[in-house]
Amino acid sequence: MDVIWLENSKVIQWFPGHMAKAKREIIESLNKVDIVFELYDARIPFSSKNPMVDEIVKNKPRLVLLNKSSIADKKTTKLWIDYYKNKGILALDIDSINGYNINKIVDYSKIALKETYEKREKKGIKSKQIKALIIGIPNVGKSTLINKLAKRKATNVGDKPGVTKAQSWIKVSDDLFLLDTPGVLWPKFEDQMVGLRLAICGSIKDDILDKIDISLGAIELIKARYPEMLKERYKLDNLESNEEILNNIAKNRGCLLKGGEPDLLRCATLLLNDIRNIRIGAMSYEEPNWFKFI
Ligand SMILES: Nc1nc2c(ncn2[C@@H]2O[C@H](COP(=O)(O)OP(=O)(O)OP(=O)(O)O)[C@@H](O)[C@H]2O)c(=O)[nH]1
Ligand SMILES: [Mg+2]
Repeated sequence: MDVIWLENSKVIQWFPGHMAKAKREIIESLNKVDIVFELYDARIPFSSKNPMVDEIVKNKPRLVLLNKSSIADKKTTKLWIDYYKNKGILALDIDSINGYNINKIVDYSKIALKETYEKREKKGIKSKQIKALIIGIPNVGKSTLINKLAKRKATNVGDKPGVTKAQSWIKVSDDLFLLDTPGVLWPKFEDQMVGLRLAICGSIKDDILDKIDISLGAIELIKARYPEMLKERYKLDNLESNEEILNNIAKNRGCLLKGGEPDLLRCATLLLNDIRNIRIGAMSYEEPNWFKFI
């Protein structure tokens, strides 16, 4: 697929000092936990995997959780789950709002912790306590998952990236303790399509984004994967260039300046809000067979 968006787009990057600090603190906390829950956005499992994670987590037992599965494309999520299975990676698709598969997390953790338990038993320790650290990009739903597991508002959540500012331990039960951490990105997106997908899914602070640019990229992705949903939502007869589509959405939605010209910034804001609030529909933006290795 030719990616027109890349030719004209601005470089996306967001790795402020507090994220570098959060990364250091995660490394320091690793020896206090038994397992790491790696939380990915089910719509973008490749782009939401921090490339530094393997180097950070090393040999700790891990469980991959594809969160927000209710707003991803079910068929695509299944492809991802099969992909992880084939790779021998323990992975579960979950939704921290509606609770889908949340009750399987402890059982999956126990599978990941089999060796740890065996070692403990040899030392005569019977405890099956689980201490888990939750790691993931900003806004992926780490704190929401903790609250769902704990069945109470144990930690702050919000619909923007950067809500959790510091680590905190949350006791879910006598057997399960979770360490919430601030979302962490990485210093440079090698592929700007990764930056685009992260921006669309709300993991990059909006203030640093060019919304028109991002919405043109979003149109390109949706046009390729879900053309009928795009036409249906904005009453478009044809899908032409990204710019023409944005202009037509502006006209059909009444995003116009005083002179009748399309108000592209207002339209881009509307489009991004629609995508993030799932008004176009449940969509996924990447498939495992696009990537050589993960
Ligand atoms: N639909 C859906 N929305 C979710 C899910 N999990 C989280 N959200 C929403 O995603 C947004 C971010 O959730 P948080 O739990 O604050 O995300 P976080 O990973 O803790 O973010 P930071 O603290 O900024 O790193 C909120 O608006 C949540 O309601 C999910 O499984 N499904
Ligand atoms: Mg949080």
